[in-house]
Amino acid sequence: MAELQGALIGCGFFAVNQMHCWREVEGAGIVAICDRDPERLRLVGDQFGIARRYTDAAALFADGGFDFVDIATTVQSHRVLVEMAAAHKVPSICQKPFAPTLADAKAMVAATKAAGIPLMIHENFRWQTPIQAVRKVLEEGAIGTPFWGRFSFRSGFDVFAAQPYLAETPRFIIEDLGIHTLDIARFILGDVRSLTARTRRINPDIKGEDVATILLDHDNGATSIVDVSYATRQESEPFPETLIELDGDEGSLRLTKGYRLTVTNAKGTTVTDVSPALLSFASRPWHNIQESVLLIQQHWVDALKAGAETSTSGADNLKTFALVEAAYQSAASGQTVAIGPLLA
Ligand code: NAD
Ligand code: 89V
Repeated sequence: MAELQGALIGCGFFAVNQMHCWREVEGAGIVAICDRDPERLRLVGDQFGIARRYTDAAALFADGGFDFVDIATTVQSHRVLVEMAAAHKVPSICQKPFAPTLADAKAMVAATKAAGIPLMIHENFRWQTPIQAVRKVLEEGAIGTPFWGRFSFRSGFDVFAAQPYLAETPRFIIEDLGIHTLDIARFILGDVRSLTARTRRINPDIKGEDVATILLDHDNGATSIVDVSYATRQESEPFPETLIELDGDEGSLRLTKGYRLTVTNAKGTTVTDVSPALLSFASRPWHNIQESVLLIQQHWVDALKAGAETSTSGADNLKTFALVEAAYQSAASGQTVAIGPLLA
């Protein structure tokens, strides 16, 4: 039996990746699942051989018998489920986006802190192999101190096929996808003091914005651009790759399509293949994301055992979520928005 036993709530599209990865994680496994939709509960329960099944999260928590909960529902239920976990003193992982509002996210951090339990937001993109490789180049000092960056995700992929609810939300690409890209920008260049954003909706069949361009002023003086689009048809589709350009005072770095990392400095130019692994259950082009799910879940288990804070703790992810809120405020007002007051 696995050392740590978990329960998973929300057996939808993405949870299947999480369930596969819980099988592969060392030191933990899932012993109970919950979904308010009995058909999803049956499908996932049968696929992964989970006998303990619940259609009501309150009943799952009342029965207990697990060391942590993995909340894989859509955003509307995140606050109520995290607060339920806090009331039962159960350490929690919660999928991104953190919450419907920044006020909800702050309340979730406060509730888990008061209960003395860890909260990790499943912000997996920073765990992608190519993103970790970029961070390593910076840590090794290969380009010196970065002063400029671009974090770009431009695609024509039909994301609505697997996640139809995304066509219905008034806030779309920044809240769903840009949230990952903004988190990568923070992970690579550090926290942000202010931002300026512009958005567009190109696809007439959806409710929210599907293009966003965001200019970030980082605390350390670096400037970066986060640009995301689901309205960009290209010769070859890059989904779901985040492309990165970084200029430093001693060199430059380019992460280009096909997971190719080019570093140029006084010693010359090196090109490295930083492709993600193709896990046994994975399928292209999702494998980059699927591998990062395994890595973040293993990180959770290791941190829980060690009593250590996770890389994307609730407290950390508030800073990413504040960028999402600021980007919508900036796009609406046309003004630059300071991040500090949002986090106060
Ligand atoms: P989905 O609609 O396919 O699945 C959600 C499931 O949760 C549904 O089966 C629904 O019945 C269930 N559910 C909702 N509220 C519930 C509640 N209160 N109690 C029990 N069950 C409940 O959605 P999805 O596409 O799997 O997305 C789920 C979450 O994962 C979203 O927040 C989404 O943004 C996120 N997501 C993250 C990534 C990533 O790379 N991190 C990728 C895709 C989706
Ligand atoms: O993260 C998400 O929820 C997904 C995807 C990775 C496709 O953007 O929508």
